[in-house]
Amino acid sequence: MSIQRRVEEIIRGAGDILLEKLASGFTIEHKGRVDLVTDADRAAEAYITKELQRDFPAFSILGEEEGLSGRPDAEYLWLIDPLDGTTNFAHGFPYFSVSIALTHHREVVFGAVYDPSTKTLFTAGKDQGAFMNGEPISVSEITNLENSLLVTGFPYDVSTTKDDNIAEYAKALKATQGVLRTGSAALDLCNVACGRLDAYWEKGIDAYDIAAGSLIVTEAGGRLSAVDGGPFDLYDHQVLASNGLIHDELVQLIGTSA
Ligand code: LIP
Repeated sequence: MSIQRRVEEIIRGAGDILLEKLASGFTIEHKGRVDLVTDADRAAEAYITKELQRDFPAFSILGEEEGLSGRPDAEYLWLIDPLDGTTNFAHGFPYFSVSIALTHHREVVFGAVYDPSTKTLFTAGKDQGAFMNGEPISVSEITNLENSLLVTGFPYDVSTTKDDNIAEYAKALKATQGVLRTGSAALDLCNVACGRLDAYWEKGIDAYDIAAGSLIVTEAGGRLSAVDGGPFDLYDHQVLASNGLIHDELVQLIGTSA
């Protein structure tokens, strides 16, 4: 069985665990004032890790809740967010996802994001295109901010950090048709990739949140950078993803902290 087919089986299985927990009940712990983790996160990650370790024992794994298992310098590394949108999930709001990415020497070569609530699976392989439920997807053709719909997110330390993204959000809100905040970075990137949204940006984000979605965006014809327009770095805790057509205009608007 191919890596893609096996990951698709595993990510759907993790989604089933989340839905079962949502229906039957779950526990919530606080990693910070508003940084939550549930036993659903942990159960989904334990399942994904067990399945990946059995089928791909030479690959290392970096998961949001359990951290690194395997060699840190492994040629292949899985990046797992078992429940992206934990705050939504904790409140019973059905907008969350499972994200699994495979990197080869730190480059994302395969990504999958699954929305269990709608049973929607986004996938991409390096130089193989991006897909939603097996159908090819591509970014939107919106050419200016005035006609765009954007999405962003805020860091868990938003109540204390000076870099809280609120000034950028306000600027974008006044320059576009709207700026959403959904709570799932992985799905935000997938919605840019399939053309429902025209750009997404966020600071204070982790590699496991955006790894799969970043490849899905580029394979769908989109563009990635740092928020200031500099090179995208998966481990730099920030991303600006767009349809490419409005990228430079958005960097001009929000890319400088002034
Ligand atoms: C979340 C991201 C979201 C961000 C939240 C949090 P988690 O990931 O998907 O975009 O705004 O602060 O980082 O914690 O639910 O996996």
